[in-house]
Amino acid sequence: MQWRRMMALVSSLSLAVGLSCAQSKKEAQIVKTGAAAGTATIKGVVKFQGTPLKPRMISMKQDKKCDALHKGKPVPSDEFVLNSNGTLKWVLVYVKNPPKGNYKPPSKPVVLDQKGCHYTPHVFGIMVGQPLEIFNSDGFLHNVHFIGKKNPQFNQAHPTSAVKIRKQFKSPELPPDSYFKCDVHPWMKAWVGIFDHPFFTVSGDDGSFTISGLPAGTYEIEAWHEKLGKQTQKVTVKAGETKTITFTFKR
Ligand SMILES: [Cu+2]
Repeated sequence: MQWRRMMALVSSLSLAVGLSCAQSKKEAQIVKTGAAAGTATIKGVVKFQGTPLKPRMISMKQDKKCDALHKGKPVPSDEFVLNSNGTLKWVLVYVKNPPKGNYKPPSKPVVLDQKGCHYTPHVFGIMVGQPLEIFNSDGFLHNVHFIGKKNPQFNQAHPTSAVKIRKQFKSPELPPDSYFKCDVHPWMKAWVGIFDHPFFTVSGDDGSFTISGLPAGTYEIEAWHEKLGKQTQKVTVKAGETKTITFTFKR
């Protein structure tokens, strides 16, 4: 009996060692390639129900150059964009409990442009260590002012399109803590989600989102909208599986 119990203990120990080896091999692979290791996908749409927010109209009279770009007409803010199919644009969607791994950031930069006295894109995600290139397509004075709680602020005049500002972030953090403003044009704002993993995206003109490359597991998917707050859903996916979910923001 004693002997049998000991054998059982030994075999369960070796199983545990074997498993942890497999686990660290998998993680080592992630470090090496920088790519997500999994084959599961979570996709869906962000719907809106209720009374849409009235678009806030921005007058750019304060800066003649901006105003001229819009022929003197007020411009709708990006803070609530309802797509023609009843879905929401500019919703940051991400995995709240990402699979453990030391994910290498892509070398391809994320581009943030200042165009028509707007930041574009209005909401974006970036990985820690991934290059951010800030353009000034307008070619006249803007001021790139990043505010964060976990990453240091930066505040840089950007007077010409000839110069690209290059930045990187060191710590993950989420809006509303992390954003860009322009001290020359108080209406300019862009929200940034900074992640230490690649499982994030932003809903576009059709309100859809796709997060792929996930290993099998149960994930909390969070959707954040600057005016409507955030929602979380739990989703379980198997290897190779695609699951479709719907977020519905109401007001
Ligand atoms: Cu500006």
